[in-house]
Amino acid sequence: MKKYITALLVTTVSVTSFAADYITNASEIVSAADWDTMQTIEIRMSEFEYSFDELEIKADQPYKFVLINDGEKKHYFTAPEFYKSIATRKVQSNKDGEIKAPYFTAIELMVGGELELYFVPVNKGTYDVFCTLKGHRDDGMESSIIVN
Ligand SMILES: [Cu+2]
Repeated sequence: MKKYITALLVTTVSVTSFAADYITNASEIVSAADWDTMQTIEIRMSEFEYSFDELEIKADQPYKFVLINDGEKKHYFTAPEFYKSIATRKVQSNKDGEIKAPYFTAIELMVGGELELYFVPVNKGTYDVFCTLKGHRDDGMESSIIVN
């Protein structure tokens, strides 16, 4: 006598949507941008300041920030909320290569270091930039980027 066993496989697909706290479609935004219109802004850091107090930039406009450490110490360009608000294309060192990542929180520059951040601002707002090395922020390494 044959026994027929019918197995009913129930597949439960659970879809959970996360509110990612960075720009998840950055690659689409970066691809769609007209990089021929890119604006370059040089940003210098030293003891203990950035070369701007308030930097105004425009949403949807492609930018290259050239980050230069002119100082005698290492410095950070830490800006978690800013990096969350932009579509990052890459961080490039002309000498050493490129880093492509959807989101990061800080860029550290060695003495004499130079890095280029290619990005498109997406979310408007005012974002803090600061150096996380001990005492540097208190000594003045704190500025704002305003995305209009
Ligand atoms: Cu510093």
